[in-house]
Amino acid sequence: MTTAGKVIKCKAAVLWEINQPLSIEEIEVAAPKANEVRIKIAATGICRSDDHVISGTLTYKLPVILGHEAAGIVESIGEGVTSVKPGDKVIPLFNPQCKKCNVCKHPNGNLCTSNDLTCNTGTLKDGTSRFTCRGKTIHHFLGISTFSEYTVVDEVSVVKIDSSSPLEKVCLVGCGFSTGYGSAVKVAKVTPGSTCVVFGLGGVGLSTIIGCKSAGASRIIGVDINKDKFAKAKEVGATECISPLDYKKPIQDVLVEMTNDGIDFSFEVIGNLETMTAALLSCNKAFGVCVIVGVPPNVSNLSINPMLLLTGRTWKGAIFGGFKSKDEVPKLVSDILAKKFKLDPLITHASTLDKINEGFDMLRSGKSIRTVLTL
Ligand code: CND
Ligand code: ZN
Repeated sequence: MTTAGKVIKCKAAVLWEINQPLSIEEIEVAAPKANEVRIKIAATGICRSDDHVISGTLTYKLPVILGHEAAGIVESIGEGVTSVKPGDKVIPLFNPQCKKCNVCKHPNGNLCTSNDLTCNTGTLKDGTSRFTCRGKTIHHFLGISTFSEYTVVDEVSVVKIDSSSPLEKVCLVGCGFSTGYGSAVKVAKVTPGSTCVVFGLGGVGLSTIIGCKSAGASRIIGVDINKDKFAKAKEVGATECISPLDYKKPIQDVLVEMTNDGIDFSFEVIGNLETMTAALLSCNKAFGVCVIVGVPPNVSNLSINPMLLLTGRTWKGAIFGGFKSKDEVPKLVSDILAKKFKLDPLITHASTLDKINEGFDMLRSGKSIRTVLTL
């Protein structure tokens, strides 16, 4: 019996209020309208950005179904959809690529104007939601909401991947891996023989290290206050790891001394204003490049002396590793299938949607890198 065109009842994790556990609910998922795709989610990772919404650090419309790092199979398509069909393996794209807006047409930018990170509508492109629960409308998160057995996305927010892809692994290409890896190879453009420092050794930071290594960096320093993260960082390519808690002086001074004034590329992959400043100060004053990857708390500003930039530093940042998502995600998946990179070290725990709150607890306590939920 086909479900196409019908409302599907299924399980999803709903955030009703900030600082509350997610609630596993039965929800109704409406059929896709024109230019929309309904996906059966197979696997979804838990990323710190989801937690930023739960904690209120990142403001988003509530109630909402979070989740933005996933892979699944197309269940049905709305009128006019041409790039995917039912049965295709796909990755939902939290940063879409419409290929029509000024950013998509520009060779460099990737923040498509239909993204919902900066627009914050909590809906699909037509301004409405496909989710209801207990008679209430539930918002979409970044146009994809993957903590649900079924979700509906705009066609610009989904891309087909190789039919042989293991979905419980390649889901990380939907956020963590691509964001970290791209921050090194695409945003910073790490060069062979260079020295890099990565602040924050979670799933995104470790992926940044993988990117630095594949770009040929000869020295990669990992920085984290949790030393339990060091072994894994070294496994994926860090040449040394340090904790700011072991030093009396500011970590940027330690790094500048350690590298004889010469950090080429620094990355902040935590989302903390203090470490953003430390990352900027630790890169070489004349040629250093500092990339902000971590999502900063809402409504906060950094005050810096412009002299820090006048001397020649470059300070930049990007969403989703600077990748144009529809173009690049299928290629990244193919690279993983060809064993160019291993995602296994990033996936420390496997679980199910019912246990999603335990997965978040493990992320908060630093016990997990990525927990992948299979649905
Ligand atoms: P996760 O929480 O797994 O890792 C953060 C790491 O930072 C942990 O290992 C902490 O121990 C460490 N840490 C915390 N505070 C400090 C400190 N003061 N000094 C040193 N280390 C510290 O997070 P994640 O890897 O999932 O995500 C990292 C950030 O990246 C987070 O802010 C997330 O929201 C952001 C992000 C950005 C993007 C993007 O597109 N730019 C996409 N996804 C996630
Ligand atoms: Zn993420």
